[in-house]
Amino acid sequence: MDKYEFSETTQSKVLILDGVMGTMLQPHLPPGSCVDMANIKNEEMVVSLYDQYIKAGADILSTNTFGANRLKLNEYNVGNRVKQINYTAAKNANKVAGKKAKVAGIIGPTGKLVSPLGALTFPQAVETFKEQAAALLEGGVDLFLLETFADLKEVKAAVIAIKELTDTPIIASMTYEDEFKTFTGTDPETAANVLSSLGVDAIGVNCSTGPEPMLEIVGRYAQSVNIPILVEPNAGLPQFKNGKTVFHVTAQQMAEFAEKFVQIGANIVGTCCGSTPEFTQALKIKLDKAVPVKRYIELPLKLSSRVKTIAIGSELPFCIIGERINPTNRKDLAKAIRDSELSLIQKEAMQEEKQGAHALDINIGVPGIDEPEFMQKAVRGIENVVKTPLTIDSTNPAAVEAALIESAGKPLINSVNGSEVSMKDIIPLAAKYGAGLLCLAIGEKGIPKTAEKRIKILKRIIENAEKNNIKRENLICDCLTLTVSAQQKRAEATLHAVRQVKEELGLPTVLGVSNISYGLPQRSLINSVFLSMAMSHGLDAAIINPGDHRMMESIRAASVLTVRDKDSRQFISSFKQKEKKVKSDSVKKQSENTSQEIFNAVVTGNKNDITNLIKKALEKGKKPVEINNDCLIPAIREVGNLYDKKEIYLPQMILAAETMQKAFEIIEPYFERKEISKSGRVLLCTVKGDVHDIGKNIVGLFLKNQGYEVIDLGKNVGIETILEKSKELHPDAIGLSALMTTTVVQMPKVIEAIRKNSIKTKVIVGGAVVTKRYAKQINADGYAKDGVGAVKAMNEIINKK
Ligand code: B1M
Repeated sequence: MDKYEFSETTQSKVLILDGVMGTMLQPHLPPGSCVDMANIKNEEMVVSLYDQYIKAGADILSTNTFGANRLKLNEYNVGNRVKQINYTAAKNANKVAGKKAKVAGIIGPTGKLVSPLGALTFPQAVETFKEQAAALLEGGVDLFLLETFADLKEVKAAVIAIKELTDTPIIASMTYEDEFKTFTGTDPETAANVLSSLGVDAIGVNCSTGPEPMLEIVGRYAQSVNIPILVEPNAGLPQFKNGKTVFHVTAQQMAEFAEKFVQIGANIVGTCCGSTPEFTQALKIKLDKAVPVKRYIELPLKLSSRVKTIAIGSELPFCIIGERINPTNRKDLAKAIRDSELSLIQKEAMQEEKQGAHALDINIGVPGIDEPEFMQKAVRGIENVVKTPLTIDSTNPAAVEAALIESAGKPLINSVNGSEVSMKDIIPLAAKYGAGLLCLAIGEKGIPKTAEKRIKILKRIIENAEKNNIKRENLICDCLTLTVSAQQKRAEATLHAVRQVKEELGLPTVLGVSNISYGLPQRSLINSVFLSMAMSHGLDAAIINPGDHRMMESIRAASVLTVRDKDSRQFISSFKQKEKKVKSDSVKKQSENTSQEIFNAVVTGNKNDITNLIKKALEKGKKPVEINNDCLIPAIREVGNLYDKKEIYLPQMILAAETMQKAFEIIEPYFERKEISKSGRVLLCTVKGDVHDIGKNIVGLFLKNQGYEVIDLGKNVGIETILEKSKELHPDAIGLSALMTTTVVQMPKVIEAIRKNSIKTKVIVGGAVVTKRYAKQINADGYAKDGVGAVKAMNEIINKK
């Protein structure tokens, strides 16, 4: 099936995707076995299920390969069977489908977090997906369905992997949690923008919730893209009853929802966990003659970070692109870049975002540095601290590619010009990574004087981009600002070109403004007047310093006059209301104060600079315990608050925790120690299901400092291990830590097991959710609020003993 056929078919009739394989096969397989291996070991069972779905009326049959990538199969020691499993699954699906249905090669997430959330690098993720996709392709799949992705970067890797192999259509389906965000904070508009720009043929939503909340997601997709939409809900939220997982939505109810999905824009409807062939049949009956609604929306250029999307174009709010991350005439920034230091760049980024920038331009061009390497680092560091999308400002294609690989969203490449070399180097990168492209009206001979000649160059770039399958909605034109101090007519040529781009090419425009006033006094005045004039000619975006109040005020005023600010709302509110509190507020103004810098580094997850900051604090005479109590613990608690308020998401929380751990490793050797094992032996761990160990490690350190021998069993530790180690090592006390309401319930289970096994060791409990009262209720021998308390509690119970 080619892309054209896919597009035609999905527009002419509503397609029924089959139901789930995993929850259907699992009950018939030995507990804990690999569902993907069933393609080999239980071939008949899989084929029979395929057959049931075809008989039920599926138009698309999915292969039983959701977890058949090398990394997941490795967990079952069958990583070497990727090819066999995927090939067999696809071949069998093809045989059963015949001419009745198309076969979708299913690819699920790797189960590992992709950098910067985890250790899996982007290229490793691409290779993993490529291996699976190649085998599915060899088995003859008609299309690919990427299912249940929650991390934009991981699904990007999967799409790129497939695109490197083939033109076969791709559907990319995400899974959302509360408040319509994936667990890494991506909303439906952002996923739709990033994935459609990458060239997927349909966008989808599956799993996690039942059908009801998916109505909103499908509706939001339909307002964001023109490509087909897939929806496959679970049969409700899974619930545990009598030791079994049950789902409450019936096949008939699902079919009712399916009708609504189609009304709001779905082209393909299927079902996910908890569904059966009966559901497929109910959908088929309900939607047999259904035709998708015709959808078409005029799409502006949209840029995305992992968690936010902005749109640039006529009648939309004027877009401010922050220009301050640029070492030109900035010795401090140039030095930071040469020293590979991120904190100044991150500080600029946060400040620009706070000052109202909608996107941030990243230019790190300092001679003599490894630009691709630092670009990657800078993009990662900046994306950790701000929500705004990025524009990648470099003439070095390797640096641009490094940024595109690192970015979780859809950045804008700044820029491609009309020279053959630039077009050859940059346009394919924009196409491959689904980036926006800023087209610069510079030709082989430089910047033409007249507007007409600049438009001619832009037309050539656009033509070239379209040949590379880049849609016009991914382009923006820069007609270039030339300084008027030498030739006053230059401003007019630029303004004329801006208008022509809008009228003739129908594309959005951007300008770097400050060049206009070079060599004149009162530059900000000239700049702001020129910007207002350009806005009246249709300018949609400008690369400026958002800290320049005059410019910002001019934009606000001009936005009213050009009707970009509907009903003058923003103008009125910006002068009436205080600035909204944003995330970076909690990262208090970075002062000379090292403690504050350490606090900021943990909150923003700046692993890069934390080592130096801690060393600096120690050199200044700050005690390790003060660093811990005054900076690190308050910082990680602040991270918890921000996470609670949904101002940061799991990726940022992970980075903050890693930064905290790194800081802790540095201060640990500086703590004074009493001679070990004089006080007693303690077995310490975080309970089963809980991976929080920062607090437990601090408690361990305090105990060690007071001469306790601490045997740290780590985190997520099960009852059996605790029992086994207690019997083997005869500790004087066992320390249990738990941080979540969901895991604190493990504590009474451990205590009960210890007593049942006649182990006499005393148990001390602690952790954020544990209270003295709870400790008493569960018959713990001791409770402590913190490290100092833990030492006190140990001293007491061990002395009593
Ligand atoms: Co998460 N997490 N986290 N997290 N995390 C919390 C705990 C949470 C309160 C955040 C929030 O929602 N505001 C919330 C729990 C809500 C609940 O109770 N149900 C939460 C959640 C929901 C989650 C996930 C489910 C998120 C997700 O995946 N969607 C997930 C769970 C994973 C799992 O465990 N299965 C998750 C993951 C993570 C990270 C991996 C990203 C990271 C942990 C990294 C690590 O520990 N290696 C993390 C972090 C960092 C936090 C917060 C922000 C900070 C925890 C911390 O280190 N505090 C936390 C929010 C918060 O606490 N404000 C949060 C600092 C530490 C020094 O304090 O651990 O309390 P604490 O230890 C103190 C005392 O409690 C005491 O002494 C210590 C020193 O003073 N103490 C003891 C601790 N153990 C003791 C034992 C003792 C005595 C005293 O005797 C033996």
